[in-house]
Amino acid sequence: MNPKTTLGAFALLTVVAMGATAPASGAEATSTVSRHATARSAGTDGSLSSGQALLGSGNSHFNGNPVTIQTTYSAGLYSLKDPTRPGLSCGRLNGPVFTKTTDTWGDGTGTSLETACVDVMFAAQKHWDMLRNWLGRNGVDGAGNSYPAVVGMNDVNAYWDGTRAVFGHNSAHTKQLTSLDVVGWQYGRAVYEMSGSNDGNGTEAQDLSKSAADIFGTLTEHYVNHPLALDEPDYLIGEEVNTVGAGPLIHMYNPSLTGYSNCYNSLVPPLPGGAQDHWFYLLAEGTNPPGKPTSPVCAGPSTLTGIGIRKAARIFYLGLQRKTLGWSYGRARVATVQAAKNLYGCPEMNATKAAWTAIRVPAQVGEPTCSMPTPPPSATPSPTSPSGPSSSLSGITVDPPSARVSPGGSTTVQIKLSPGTAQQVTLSAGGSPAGTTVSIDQSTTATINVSASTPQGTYTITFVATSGGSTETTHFTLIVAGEDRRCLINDHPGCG
Ligand SMILES: [Ca+2]
Ligand SMILES: [Ca+2]
Repeated sequence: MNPKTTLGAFALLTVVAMGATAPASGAEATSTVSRHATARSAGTDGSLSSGQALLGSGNSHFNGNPVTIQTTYSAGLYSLKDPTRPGLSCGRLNGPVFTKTTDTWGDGTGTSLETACVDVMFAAQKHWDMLRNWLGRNGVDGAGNSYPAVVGMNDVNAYWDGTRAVFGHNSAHTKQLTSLDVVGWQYGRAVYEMSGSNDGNGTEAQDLSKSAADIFGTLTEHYVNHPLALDEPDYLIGEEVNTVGAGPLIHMYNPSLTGYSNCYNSLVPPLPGGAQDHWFYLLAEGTNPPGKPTSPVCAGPSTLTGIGIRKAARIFYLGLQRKTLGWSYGRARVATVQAAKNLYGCPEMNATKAAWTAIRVPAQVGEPTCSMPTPPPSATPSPTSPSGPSSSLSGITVDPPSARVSPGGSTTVQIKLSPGTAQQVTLSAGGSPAGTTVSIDQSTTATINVSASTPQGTYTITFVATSGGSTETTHFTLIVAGEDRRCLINDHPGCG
């Protein structure tokens, strides 16, 4: 990472645009967990070896009875540690992993925390298997590791905190928030974080991360494929836990049913979340799938035909591996369209485009087509990686064009110069509100730090590029606002 210069309300930095590249931050996690257990059955005399992998019997609340979960035997005790998915375990919040003298767990009730861990272990193991068998990913971190879970948080909430999944209860105190989609949501948030590079945490990136977690939760449910009598696969999130007594938190086929956005709005999302959920449903199922809910469109043709959830999942996932700083709906469109072309071909690529268009994310510069070979890099220039020298400055943009930041928070945006810009350029930023600073680094990344004293409101920050006698400007919308309402039920505690 290049050193940053922190500047005040009017920031100045001279950069040389030629060859500038985005910083390579947030690369795939490479943490390793050394715990190992041998996967073999008990000896012929029935004896057990320490660290031995076992198949325990669980009495679950959400997944039927009995369920099989992988457990570990060590030093005379069975424990809820997964021997084949390193890092995965389950215990009480601020307590040890559950252990006992028999390998039978839970009582099936919604208030038993041991039962909650049965559901967590079952769901997290299926989520891992889904990642492997459907998406080709090796573990939650992509390097063969998972992470611990804890239950019993005394709050109507569940979240991923960067190192573990934490689960509370519903508002009625009748169930723990440990259904397949809620568990898949938390570990899906981890997969999102450990895919591609750092997203920059802008408004659109935050929105895309939550809907990505919705998608991973839903994929977990579809992978398990329970019958109707249990937690059958659907495109609802939280329908089994009834978090706040109002049914599902989101209907992916029509997010507006619970107040989320069906359509992309590039400047100010009326409410966070929803549009990418809707995109995924339209891609997987279309507008009128037999036996499933209809889904409206926001733009373009009124009828779409789905390509199936597994193809949609692979396209979504491969696109996610191309996540970059300043992750946005436009970038997600380009990445998934390219993924669809690489994985399947023109019909799936066109279906991917149609689903984005249907949620009002229009065609992007540089996205592939099927009428000609994929353009070489020189035909899809990156504004910060110009293809050759030029004597003029013809444009500046910022990506994303807007971001929502809580007081005390920060965000980053990428400043893009027109293709071909090669001469020395001076970048500056002005118009930031009191208490907010903008710094611009050598890779044309602007970091906007909003202090706790900055009043909530919407502000316009102007970025200026000057070179020789030429000056270009562009505007960025900064929304200083409080918490995202989805933080109430399933998000990182730091989000609100
Ligand atoms: Ca369900
Ligand atoms: Ca569900």
